[in-house]
Amino acid sequence: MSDEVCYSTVVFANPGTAYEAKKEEETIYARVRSTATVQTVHPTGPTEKKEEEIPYADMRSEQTAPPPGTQCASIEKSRLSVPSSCRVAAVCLGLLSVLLLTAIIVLCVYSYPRLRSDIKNLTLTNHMLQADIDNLTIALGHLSKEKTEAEAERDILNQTYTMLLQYFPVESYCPVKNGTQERTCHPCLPGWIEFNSTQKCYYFSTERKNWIDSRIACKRLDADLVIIKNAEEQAFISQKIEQYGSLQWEGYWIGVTDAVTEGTWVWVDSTPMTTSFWDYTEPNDIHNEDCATTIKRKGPLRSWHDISCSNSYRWICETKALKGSN
Ligand SMILES: [Ca+2]
Ligand SMILES: [Ca+2]
Repeated sequence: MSDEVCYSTVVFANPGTAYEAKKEEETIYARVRSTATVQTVHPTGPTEKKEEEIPYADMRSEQTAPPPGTQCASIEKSRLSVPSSCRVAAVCLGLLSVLLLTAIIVLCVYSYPRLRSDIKNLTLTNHMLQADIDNLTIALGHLSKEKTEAEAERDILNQTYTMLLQYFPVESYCPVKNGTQERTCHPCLPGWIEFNSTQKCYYFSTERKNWIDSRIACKRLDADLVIIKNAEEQAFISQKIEQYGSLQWEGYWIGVTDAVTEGTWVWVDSTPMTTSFWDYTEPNDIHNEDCATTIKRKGPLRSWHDISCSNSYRWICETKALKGSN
């Protein structure tokens, strides 16, 4: 036989430890369903086993609250047991803090002299650099002054060079090399012949002019009729001239005359003639011969003739060579 039983409240008394045996808990369940086997003993029959389904709308387990003293001990025990890990962590944290502080102190003690030395060295280096800056500033001032002076000198030289170009035939003496900007200067103009011993340049004409016009032609070339100072120069000239014309006395005008005072021969630079190379019968002043030529025929030491200045002959110009000072 089966019965259906409904409970509104179920109270459990929990056995356990000595402490827990005294403790009663009240538990509330929303719903408890239990299937129990009920044995029914019949006096006359065998025992019947029946399964009964017992629905519970609500179950409540009630526990008896521990005594006040017991509860405080439990709370204290709980306090002592749970924070132990925290205490270990706190101790570790404290030790780490001490180690860190010790490391900082050691580091400061160890590094301070070195930092102080570095600061001292940096300060010294700074002073040296400042001194270098001061010296460089002074040097810059000097260089600026020298630059200004050099620029002024350059301007003067440019002005001088411009003026020289107006009077000096740079293109003739110093022509530009083909295909370059480089100039090569020569001691004599083209068509002139240099003689190193005298450091002069000589021009031997192929035209004929009287003595005065011949001299004018030389002056137009910034030169004058030749002045022969010694036998070496006379030998050089005699080597360069040639026999031309049909008359044996046709020679080249030289820069000497006695037109001012007969018999007193003076060079075109107004210096008196001290060395001469007259032919054997010269000067003879036939028909008022006041000018002189040098001829090829009788050799260098007997080559001068006095001739009328109005005759037309070739002439010889001379000028200083660019190199040398004498
Ligand atoms: Ca004369
Ligand atoms: Ca003569």
